[in-house]
Amino acid sequence: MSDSFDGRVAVIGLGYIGLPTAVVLATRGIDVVGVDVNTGTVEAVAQGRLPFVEPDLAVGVSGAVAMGKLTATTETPEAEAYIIAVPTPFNPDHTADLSFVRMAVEQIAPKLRGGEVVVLESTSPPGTTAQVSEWFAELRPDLTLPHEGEGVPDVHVAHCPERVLPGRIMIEMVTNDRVVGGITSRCAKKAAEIYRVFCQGELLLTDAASAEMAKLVENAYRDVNIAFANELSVIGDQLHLDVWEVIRLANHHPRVNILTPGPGVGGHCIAVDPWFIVGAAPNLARLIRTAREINDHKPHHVAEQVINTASRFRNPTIACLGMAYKANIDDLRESPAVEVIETLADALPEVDIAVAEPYANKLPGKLAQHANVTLERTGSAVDRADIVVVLVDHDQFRSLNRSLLAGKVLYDTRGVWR
Ligand code: SAJ
Repeated sequence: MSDSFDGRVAVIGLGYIGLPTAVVLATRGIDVVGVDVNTGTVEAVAQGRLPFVEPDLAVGVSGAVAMGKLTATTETPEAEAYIIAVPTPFNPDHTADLSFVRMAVEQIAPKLRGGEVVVLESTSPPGTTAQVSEWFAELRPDLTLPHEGEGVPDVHVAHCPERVLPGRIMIEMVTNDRVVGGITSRCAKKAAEIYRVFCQGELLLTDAASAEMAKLVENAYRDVNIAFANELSVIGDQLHLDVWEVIRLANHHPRVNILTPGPGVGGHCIAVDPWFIVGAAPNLARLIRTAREINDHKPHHVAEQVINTASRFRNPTIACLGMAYKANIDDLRESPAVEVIETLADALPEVDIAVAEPYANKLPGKLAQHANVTLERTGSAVDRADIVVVLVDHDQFRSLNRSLLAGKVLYDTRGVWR
């Protein structure tokens, strides 16, 4: 078996993971076709433009397209390898919605000629990669799939979960170690050949279910640790203790490293993935479920504190700084900041709420519906506010001229002005 990949790769899903993956492969000389159902995304990429903000990605996309190594289309092509990087959201009962994965499989299946590698990158509950292999078998009974037994299958199927941190994707995509889980060990080896093209980290070959679970465990680990910090901050509010000072002191212990409290946990990963473990073992995943509940409740706690503060004023103006789910990015998905602002807007319809978000030029739909919420520049929002609520630790807020805050009540959920 050759150990260097050479062939065409189709990346299905040009989102926060698929597009950077397509770019790192293309800039290393691989012919990459990016596929997306969204025609706006396809048009942007085909013209070498970026459909979302991520440091260093713009130059990669325009370079790869200019070199002719990256193209974009809505039609899944024939290729030697397929990387599936589509969303896996959760259903109201917290089980995974695999409809986008199924759709990708349906588009790939008719293109298979034998000899291809199909890698699922989307974060998925244990058993999904095997399910993908079964779906291919159902759609292409003429082909041998790896779950059908040992021997050389016609199509190799593996899971290689993405682990990159939004804001550092282009660095971590290349430097992080990768877990590559095959339906068989041969599948893992074939999939690893693709990642060897650009990955400078270690490639950890394993079985598909262990790879699926390892990814979920990584994000659940972080969720549980953030929940610990968030619980401390709620306790601190009740006991009138400065949680930042308490954590700073405790973290001087050589084996203590408490994370940072915030308004809650957002994004499309940590707020979602632990539920897949809860879904797989509902009676056993007690700590993981409780951590999710603590982090999900945090925006409501923040809103309650601000509403209590506002009740001490006559006609106050509240400035809310930040809507993104974390610092220095434009991603508003599952953002606790948006949830806090929405709760305030609902509870205080007469109160003027000035929102500042340097990474947005309009309010998201659910906030735009509130007549009392306006998007403003940071300086003007803070200037006319009685209460200033920090929801995101963007650098722009950290470097705000402190004299602007004189005489105002501050509720800093991120500890930026300590
Ligand atoms: N947060 C806190 N306090 C902290 C750290 C984070 O409140 O001390 C909040 C953030 O503000 C944000 C949320 O948690 O709302 C998640 O942010 P994050 O930076 O911890 O993680 P993500 O969601 O941007 O990316 C995570 C990463 N996973 C881990 O660090 C284990 C990333 O490596 C994964 O690739 C990504 O999920 C993913 O796609 O699964």
